[in-house]
Amino acid sequence: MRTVMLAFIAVMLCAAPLAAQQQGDIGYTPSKENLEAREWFQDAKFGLFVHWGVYATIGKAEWVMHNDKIPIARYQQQADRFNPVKFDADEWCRMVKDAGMKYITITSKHHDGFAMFDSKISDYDIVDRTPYGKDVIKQLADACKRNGLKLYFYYSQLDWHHPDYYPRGRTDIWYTGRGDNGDWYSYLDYMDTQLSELLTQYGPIGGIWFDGMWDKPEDDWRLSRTYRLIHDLQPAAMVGSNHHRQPYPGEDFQMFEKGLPGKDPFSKGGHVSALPLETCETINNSWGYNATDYNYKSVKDLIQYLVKAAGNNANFLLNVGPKPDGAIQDEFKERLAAMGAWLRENNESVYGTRGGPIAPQSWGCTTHKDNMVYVHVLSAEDQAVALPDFGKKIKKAELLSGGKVEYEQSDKGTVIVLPETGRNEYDTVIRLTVAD
Ligand code: H79
Repeated sequence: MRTVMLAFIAVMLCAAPLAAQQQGDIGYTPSKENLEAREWFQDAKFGLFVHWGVYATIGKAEWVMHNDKIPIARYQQQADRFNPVKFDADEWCRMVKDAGMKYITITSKHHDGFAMFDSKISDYDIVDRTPYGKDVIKQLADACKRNGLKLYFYYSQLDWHHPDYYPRGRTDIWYTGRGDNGDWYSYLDYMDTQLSELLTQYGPIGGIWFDGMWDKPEDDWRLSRTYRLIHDLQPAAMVGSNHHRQPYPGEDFQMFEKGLPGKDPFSKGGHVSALPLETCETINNSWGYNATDYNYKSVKDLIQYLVKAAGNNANFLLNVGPKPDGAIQDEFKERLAAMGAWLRENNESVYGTRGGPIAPQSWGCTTHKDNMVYVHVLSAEDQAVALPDFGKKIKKAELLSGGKVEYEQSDKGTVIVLPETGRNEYDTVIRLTVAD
């Protein structure tokens, strides 16, 4: 009896990780187009995250339905007030390009379940339920094409509206007014249909940015089936999921929320994979529009975030939450414009680079491309910085903004003396030309 019990406990202990491992498609081999898309993505380095939905009308960010326990019947009334007449997709694209960003990732459906695109399987969407009545995703997709930007779709697997999102997860949505039942696999079918819509109605897209699986990570999400559907419809489209776990097979990039890879508050230290990496962050403390969040990060903080992401071999996805009328607030626009101005001066030390060759240091970090190493000195007080040996002979050191830089290289490493003049208030970039 005891042996049976022990065996039973052993099986129970193994069951959860096993189920999790089986979420992915073991046989996944990325296509040539997909591998090329991954390279493009890593070269691009900087994108705009957009959290926009019915919640903007309340002005308390995208979790308001949950935080304020708003029943579905009440929440849907907000859709009657969603009329973003100031939305101008080309203006958004101009702002994005001017900021030096190369792609946009927008919420096609957040946890509230409301689709910002013209969904055929549901009328819980912007076209059917708002006075605005137009598909903002379509407008943005067309504008991105005109402006040479890639468009990625955020899609929440967690859904506080759909009756078949059952059993519920950690965000137990008892207050919505839905019944205590539901057919989980019907919900997954619904999700797959909406994903098919996103992959067939808007031309070639950059990829799908999943979120919300963390709500009940041990459930059967049929990931392999969903990921295969996406890869079959658009082989170049990249799949990523913000589940805060080691990537599952079928995923093409790995993202981190509110922190550099492995240093974020969610993934508990480990799990930085060899896939292309991305970290996302807010400009104030909110993803969706929050009318009373004035806690804006400085231009310096944001530029240094981008540089540190690059030094950690990751992209930076920086968020705005547009207002319900479709305008983007000046505090966001000003910061994005300042980042763009800095990037125009320092572009070669960011775009097309990869992190390293030297691991991030207390004073800053390094990026590299071909036979160039870019040393990003972020701490203004340093007079000199020490680089550990990285196995290459330095042939030349200069400020990216122009001017020679003194250095001394030995077999233990290199000391770089920072010039008095020509330093940058955000990041002094020194370009090293190294021998092959
Ligand atoms: O879309 C943005 C946020 O709305 C979403 N992801 C970004 C990109 C997000 N969802 N949750 N969070 C951010 C914070 C997560 C909180 C959690 Fe928990 C802690 C999830 C699991 C543990 C709170 C407590 C929710 C469930 C239990």
